[in-house]
Amino acid sequence: MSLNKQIIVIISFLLMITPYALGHVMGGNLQNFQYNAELVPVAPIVDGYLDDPVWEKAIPGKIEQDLTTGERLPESSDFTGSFAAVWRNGFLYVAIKLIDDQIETRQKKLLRQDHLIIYLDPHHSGEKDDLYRFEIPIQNGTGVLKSPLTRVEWGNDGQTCELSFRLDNIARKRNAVGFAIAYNDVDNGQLRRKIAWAPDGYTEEHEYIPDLVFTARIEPTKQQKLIQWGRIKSLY
Ligand SMILES: [Ca+2]
Ligand SMILES: [Ca+2]
Ligand SMILES: [Ca+2]
Repeated sequence: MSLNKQIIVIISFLLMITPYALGHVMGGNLQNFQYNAELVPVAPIVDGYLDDPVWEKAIPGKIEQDLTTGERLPESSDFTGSFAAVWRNGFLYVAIKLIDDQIETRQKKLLRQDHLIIYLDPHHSGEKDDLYRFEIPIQNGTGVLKSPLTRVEWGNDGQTCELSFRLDNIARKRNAVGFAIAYNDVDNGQLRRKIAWAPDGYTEEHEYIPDLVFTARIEPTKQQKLIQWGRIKSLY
């Protein structure tokens, strides 16, 4: 084999194994796992109740991945949960539905309470960062919020929740951020399960987080733009 042929063979071999190697590093099945948050014409009211029209159309992401075993949890009375997200005017809105057989909210320590853990990765580094880790106890008053989280409201006795994140120009069409959401289920005074929205095989050992992509299927028409502009003008 000539030197040229050898080089071609080596390059072909490298090209063959590279996608596999990359996929392996990225965790493989994470590549097609993402949430598309859709631009909405009217922002939801962040009051803890999911009766806003935008939530009827938003596609739910299931919170069903057991972060300890790395397996999918079957639906059960122990825990069922889902979330949805939309965006508007630099804000990301998240709605969460939870059904837990035993809600524990009265303990002082967060680890002994049912709580949500949310990670945001606004600059799309691809990894979890404690700077953007949000621990949210179920049904509790939220106190001081860590930026960019601006609001958390609960409704229906802790079964529904709405949140808003102020992301300014990060929330724009086709941009992606990292987003992770998990529920730490405490039953009978003990942390029973950590369940997340994540691909099959994902555990809490993994540092990478899935993408949330800002999508906009419908471009605003000229008329809508005029109306929006009219609304802005009418504020002054
Ligand atoms: Ca609402
Ligand atoms: Ca439970
Ligand atoms: Ca519980």
